[in-house]
Amino acid sequence: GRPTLAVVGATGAVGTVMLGILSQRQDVWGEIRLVASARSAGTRLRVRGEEVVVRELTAEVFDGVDVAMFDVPDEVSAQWAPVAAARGAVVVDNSGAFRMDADVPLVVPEVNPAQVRNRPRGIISNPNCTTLTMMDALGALHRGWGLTELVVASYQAASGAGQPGVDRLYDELAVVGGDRTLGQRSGDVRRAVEDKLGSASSPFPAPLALNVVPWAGSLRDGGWSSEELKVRDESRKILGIPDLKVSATCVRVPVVTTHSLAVHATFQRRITVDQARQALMDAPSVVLVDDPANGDFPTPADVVGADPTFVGRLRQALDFPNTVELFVCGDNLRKGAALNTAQIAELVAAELSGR
Ligand code: 11C
Repeated sequence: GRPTLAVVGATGAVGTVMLGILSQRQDVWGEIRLVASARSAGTRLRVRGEEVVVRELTAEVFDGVDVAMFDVPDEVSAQWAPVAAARGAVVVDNSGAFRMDADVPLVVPEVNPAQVRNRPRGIISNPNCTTLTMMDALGALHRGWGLTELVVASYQAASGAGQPGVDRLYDELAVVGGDRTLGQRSGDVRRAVEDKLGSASSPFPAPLALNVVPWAGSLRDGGWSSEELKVRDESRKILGIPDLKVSATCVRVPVVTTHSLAVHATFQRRITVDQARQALMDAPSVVLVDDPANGDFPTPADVVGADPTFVGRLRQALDFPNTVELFVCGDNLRKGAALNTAQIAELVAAELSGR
């Protein structure tokens, strides 16, 4: 029969998008079991047009499950993914708990699909959404020209911080909306937002409305954020370039969903803009939107809800002969999270059904 799927974290921001994706893609699953914390157990959710009651996360919930997707915080995955694997499920985990483990593959189906089978612990990791946003485009260019250096600035959406991030952005926008006095004096936006909403409850370290915040994740050595180090470590692992030179600055912007990246990519061999454009047009998951004379380039507000990676602003770097510049947008909840997880799970399903 068809494989049984468990979706752990079904009620979160990524889980919600996942249920939509599972309802839209060609259906390869038998039973779909929805799982969440005790707090959300009993909730009824719709998937594939049917109502399903959410079950509590326990060891027994994985009995008979072939593939288990996890969209939960790192510590929940760290505890429960091995439990699901021990019960026989192949785990596709979207947390940071296992990504850099040598015996856990980190997979982008357009880039390194064969790695799916290389899973001695029964766990496959899904990359961080910021890294993922540029991987299929960079993979296409790396195949032709050999990537050596990556300098990246991100423009990350609030939903990267989950539903609390989305709620906070809307709450802040409601506070500042229409007040034409704000944003003109140092600290006035911060005061307006904190007076109404407080600061303790925010997932962001500064107001996001009318602002940009150069921070995502937690503090690491040397002043780096965990998000910036993930971009470096995960890009190297996915592309299979252990000595890739990477420098990233991760920034949160007042966008609900869809991460953007300004990418400065350097290659072993000389690459022209025409060659890069052709390679990106040939990549099935990439859409080129690049006609600045007509105001055509990707923006997150236009890209949200779409599956492909959108690339524009393709330029030859004037002072760097083997370098191209590009601007990339991708829906961080779809390709950046749920869609890539679903694609990995479908590769496993095909393998389990002997196709
Ligand atoms: C963000 N990318 O936008 C982060 C969230 O490693 O999966 C995802 C963190 C991760 O805040």
